[in-house]
Formats: sequence, C-alpha cells, structure tokens
Amino acid sequence: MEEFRSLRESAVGYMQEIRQLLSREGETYQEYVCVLQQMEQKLSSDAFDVLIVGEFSSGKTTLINGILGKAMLPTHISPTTAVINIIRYSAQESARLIFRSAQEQMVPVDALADYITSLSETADARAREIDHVILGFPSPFCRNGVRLVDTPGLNSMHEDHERATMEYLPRGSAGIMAISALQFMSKSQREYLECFRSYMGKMFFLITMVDQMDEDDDFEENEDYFRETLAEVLQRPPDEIKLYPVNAKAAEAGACEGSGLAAFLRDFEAFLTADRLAQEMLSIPVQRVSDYVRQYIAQKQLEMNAVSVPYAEFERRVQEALPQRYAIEQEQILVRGRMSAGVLSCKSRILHHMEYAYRELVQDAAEFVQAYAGDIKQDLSGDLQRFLKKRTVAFSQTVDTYVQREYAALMSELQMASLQLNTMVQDYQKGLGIENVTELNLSDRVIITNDEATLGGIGVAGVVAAVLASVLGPIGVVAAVAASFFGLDSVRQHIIKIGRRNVLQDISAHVRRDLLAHEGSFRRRLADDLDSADAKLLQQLEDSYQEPLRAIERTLTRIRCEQQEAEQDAAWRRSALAADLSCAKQLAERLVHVTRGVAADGGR
Ligand SMILES: Nc1nc2c(ncn2[C@@H]2O[C@H](COP(=O)(O)OP(=O)(O)OP(=O)(O)O)[C@@H](O)[C@H]2O)c(=O)[nH]1
Ligand SMILES: [Mg+2]
Repeated sequence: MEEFRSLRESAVGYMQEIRQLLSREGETYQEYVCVLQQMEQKLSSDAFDVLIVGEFSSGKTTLINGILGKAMLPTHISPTTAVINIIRYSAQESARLIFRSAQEQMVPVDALADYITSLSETADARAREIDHVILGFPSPFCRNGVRLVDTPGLNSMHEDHERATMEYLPRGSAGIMAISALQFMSKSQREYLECFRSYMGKMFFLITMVDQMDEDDDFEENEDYFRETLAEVLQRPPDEIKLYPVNAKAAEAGACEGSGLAAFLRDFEAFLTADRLAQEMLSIPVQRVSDYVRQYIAQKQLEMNAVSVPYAEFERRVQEALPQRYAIEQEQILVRGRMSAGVLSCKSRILHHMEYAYRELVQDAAEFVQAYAGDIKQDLSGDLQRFLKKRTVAFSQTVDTYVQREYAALMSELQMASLQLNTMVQDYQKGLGIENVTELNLSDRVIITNDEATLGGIGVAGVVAAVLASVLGPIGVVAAVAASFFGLDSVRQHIIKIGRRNVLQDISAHVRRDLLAHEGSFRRRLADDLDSADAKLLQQLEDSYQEPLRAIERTLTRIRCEQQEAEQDAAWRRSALAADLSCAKQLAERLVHVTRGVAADGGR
C-alpha cells in the first residue's frame, strides 16, 4: 500500500505539471485542463466514488435503494433523477443540497422528490439550480470512504440530465452500469459504455428487470447473447464478462437475497479489498495523462518544424508534392466507386438468401402442421406458435450469419484499399516534410506518438468501425421483426372455425399463405435496414477518407501561420519551444516509469 501511495503521489505530481504546461496554451487544451483537475482531486482525496450509470429508467435509483436496503431516493417510470446524488456513510440520515451558487441547504430526506427530480414542474425548476446533493446514510456499503453516486439517466429528452452525468464521469473510480434486460445494448448504450470505459477502471454490469422477461425467453435463455454483446464492445473474451441479473424492485423492497443483488454485493466487497483496486484506480488516469503529453509533444514538434524550415523551401515542397495529392484523390474516387458497387451487390445477395431461408421456414411450418399428431383444437395453435418461435431463431441466425459474412468480405476489401491509401498519404506527408507532425483533431481518441506517424491508421480504424457499426444495425431488427410476425391470430381463428375433414391440409395451406403474405413486408424492412446501414457505411467511408487530407491541410495552414509569426522573433521562439518540448519529453519519460510501476505493482 505504501508503494501505491507513492505511485499515486507521483501520478498527481505529473498531472499538475502537465496541467501547468497545457494551461499556458490558452483555450486549446481547456477541456483537458478541466479533466486533469478533476482527476487530481479524485486521486488526492481518499474518497472512492462508485458511479451508477445508464439510460433513463434503467433502474439505477432502484438499485441504490436496494443496496441501501431502503427506498430512500425517489424512483418512477418516467425520467426521474435530475441531479448528481452522492451517498456517503453517516450514522444519521441527512440530505444537503449544494446549489450552483455554492449555497447549501439541509432538507428532510422524505422531501427529496420535491428537489432533485423531474417529477413535477416545481421540482424540475428547483433541480436546475442544484449542482449536487450529499446524502448521509448508515450503509455498510459506504464504509471506508466509498461513496455511491446516483446519476441522472442518459438518452432521455432532458439534455441537462445527460450533461450533469457526463461532467461527473472523470471523478468516478468504479462504475456500475444498469442495463434493462428489456432493452439490452441498443446502439446508444454501446456508445455510452465506450465513454464510461475511458474514465473508469472497473465496471460492473447489473442487468435489471429480469423479473419482467418472458417465462420462455428469460435471462438464462439470453445470457450468452448478453455476454457476447458486451464482450464485443469491451473487446474482452466473453468468459471474462460477469453479469449480475437482478430484480432491483424486489431488492428495494428488502428482499436482497432473492433479488440477485447479494451476488453483486459479495463480489464488490471482494473487489474493494483486493490489491487490484489500487491498480484500477491509477491505470486510467495515468494512461490519460500520457495521452495528453503525447498530444502536446506532437503539437510542439509541429511548431518547432515550422520555425525550422525557411518559408520558400516549405512552399517549394508543397508545390512539388501536389501530384501525390492528386493521385490520392484519384485513388479515393476509384475506391468509392468500387465500394458503392460492392454494397449494392452485397445487399442483393443478402436479400436473395433471406428469401430462400424464409421459404424454407414456411415449408417447415407447413410440414409441422401436416404431420401434427396431437389434439387439433386444443393444442395445435399453441404448439405451432412455440415451433415457430424456435424456428424463427434459427432463421434469424441464418440471416445474421449471411449479413455478417457479406459485410466481413466488404470489410476486408476496404482494409486493403485503406492500406494502399494510407501508404500514399504517408508518402505525401514525407514529401511535405511533415510526416511526424501532422496535426490531428485534438478531440480524436487516436493516440499520436512522436516516433510513429499514426495518421495512416485513422483511415483503417475509421473504416473498420464504420463497417462494424453498420453490420450491427440489421441483425437486431431481423429477430424483432420475425418475432412480431408470428402471432398467427388468423391461423388460430382458422383452426377454431375449420371442420374435421382434411383439416390438417387446410390449416397447413393456410399457414403457408399467411406466412408468405408477410414475406414482402419482411423483405422491405430488411432492405430498408440494409440501405440505411449502407448509406452510413459510405458516409463514414467518405469522412474517414477526407480526414487525413484535411488534417494535412490544417497542418500546412498552421505551419504557414507559425512561420509568419516566427519571422519576427525567430530566435526567441525557437528557444521557448525547445524548452517546452524538452520539459514535455522528460515528463513523458518519467511517466513511463509510473505506468510500468502501476502495471507491475498492482497497488500492493
Ligand atoms: N419489475 C421491476 N421494476 C424495476 C426494476 N428496476 C427498476 N424498476 C422500476 O422501473 C422504474 C424506473 O426505475 P428508476 O430506478 O427510477 O430508474 P432510473 O434508472 O433511476 O431512472 P432515471 O432516474 O430517470 O434515470 C421504476 O418504476 C422502478 O420501480 C426491476 O428490476 N424490476
Ligand atoms: Mg434515477
């Protein structure tokens, strides 16, 4: 633990140093300066904030009430929690409102709904004035500096809720993501999760509302799918992902053991006492500081380059490299053309295959009826529905597999094309003499290193992300649409109406007709989905192809500006830049030791 403390002190020291360097640059790094400040505060204090995050109405507050063993905080089916609620240990229950104006006010705990929620207009208006609430509660969970933080829900129509939560993220040491089993991992949830991960070392996944799932489509049926989906977003092997299914409502009502919450509480306790905790706390901030230092170095290197090359020489290089630029643009036009044709034929193959698989499904259903051996009036409609539900899953999987395969083929073609383009872009940069310094958008998460030009990587990374995002679109819909088609009410009516003679042939023909009648609209839905996935893919392709050239353009403009300024006081600027650069490089080197220390020590 001593070693952890000294590592932590060094990390905070580095944060302060880099923050001072960045502050000198004015607005450019303002956002980073704020994040660094929050991380310093987090690491310097002994508080350990566990953030409960997730989309609105996913059961976050209900979970907290479950953990506390009392319905202390207000919950509701509509967006509720409007401010950050920090719960810390205290022998007495208490609630202190901290206003944006920094004023404070104690309120009775049972009046909280009137201050911190969006449940009424008055409460909502009051909540807008409040920055956060500090609640005292005698919960064993909050001993030893652990604070439970309930956050306003994401993705509701209240933008201020989302802002409050996002601003608080850098202070979280660990996170609990509440995901409703009824709305598992929508696209927005994936994006939020990626964002949470970049701030919090440790995340727990609590799947709420499991008590609301269908009896024959319950948590166990879906567990593998949930796990694999999360594993994919987190880029970890599925068996490393632990899910905690809970009935938060039952836990809130006091039935902790039967609710599933107890399993989470046991693991959380073990996590808090494990050595790894310290490591989790340090690794993300240290990684972030290293990123910032690298970006700063790249920026300074750029300025240094600008003041080192004579203006005429620089313009000559730009002119000489023009043919390379045209070649890149020509190649991009060719690739765009090939990709547009590729997505079209990919779509028609998928639809063709879907039709084939659908007909097979219809045939199977018809045969199922034909060979039916039970009591027609009593059982057939129920049995048929169950059969179709199961068979639909197989159908969805077939279509999914096909979609995946087609897009994977597209992706590998794209990768080849991107690699070729990246090489051309790198050569172009070399021609310009700016290969290691091209200025990238600072908000871009792609890391810039000073010994390796990673600009080339952006094209491929962008394209791969685009393809993956597009592939994921249609798949969920295939299953959802298929499930909604097979209510078979008309068949049920038919079974009730029909006489005994030739009855199975008749019903079988009816089933066939009924299902085939749905094929058109099913095909349309899938086609629409593929269209929008394709449009997105092509748009993202366009964006990721344009970005490198735009980045180069920005660099050139910047170099020109720097050169004009530099002409005036060249000697002084050079020495100031050299000093900034050497300071940042030393910081980067020392940081490597902390990073190694964190990895090796594990905080013991
Ligand atoms: N049956 C059941 N209901 C739940 C469960 N979890 C939450 N609920 C209910 O779902 C609704 C929303 O729960 P909240 O705890 O307010 O959700 P939240 O995520 O805090 O919502 P916001 O504060 O708006 O972000 C409430 O009516 C809860 O009673 C659960 O596991 N099972
Ligand atoms: Mg809430």
